[in-house]
Amino acid sequence: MGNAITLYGSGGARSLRCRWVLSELELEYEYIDESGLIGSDRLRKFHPQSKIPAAVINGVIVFESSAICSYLCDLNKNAGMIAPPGSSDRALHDQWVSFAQSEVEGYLWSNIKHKSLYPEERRVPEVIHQNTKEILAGLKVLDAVLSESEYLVGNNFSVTDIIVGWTVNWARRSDLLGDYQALSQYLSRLFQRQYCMLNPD
Ligand SMILES: N[C@@H](CCC(=O)N[C@@H](CS)C(=O)NCC(=O)O)C(=O)O
Repeated sequence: MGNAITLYGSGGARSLRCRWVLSELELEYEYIDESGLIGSDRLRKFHPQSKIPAAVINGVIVFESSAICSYLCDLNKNAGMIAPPGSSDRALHDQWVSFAQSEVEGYLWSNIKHKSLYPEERRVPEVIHQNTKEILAGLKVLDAVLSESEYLVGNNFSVTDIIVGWTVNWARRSDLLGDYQALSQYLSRLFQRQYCMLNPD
């Protein structure tokens, strides 16, 4: 099917998840990355908190990077990047995406906010230790599943790995991968992919 896609994003932000998916699907799109976009009234038309990424896909407004990625793959199902709704593999996709976002990524994001993003008076340094414990507990689960399987769903690369791989790479860049060998090897596999947009630094 034809796709008319506009993606609002920025540099190394979570919009790269969507750009990686768009590359895997070999789709053309308009990319809007302008200074002052975050928090602007222009972006608020597409995201109620004026955050990125947000997208307009065939006239449908979608925000949340994982939702945008999944929707793009559903619309282009012949690419085989996502399992069909109602299948057991789709349940696994939803499971790992929710798990990574709620059990790992939310705490990674909170750590960054409390370390540097928030104004000083809003920072609560005490939460960092607890957040880190939660992150490590979530990573342990992902490490266990990826020591049994090369990828998260059906042992084939899929959009699930783009979404969750982003989170795992964020943990690596925060020096939290430690002894999780399977996660390090998983990232090495993802880095080798032609369109990989994970930051290797
Ligand atoms: N869970 C959201 C996170 C969106 C988000 O927080 N985006 C950041 C950039 S990566 C942002 O716009 N931050 C601006 C802010 O928090 O005000 C997603 O995955 O899309």
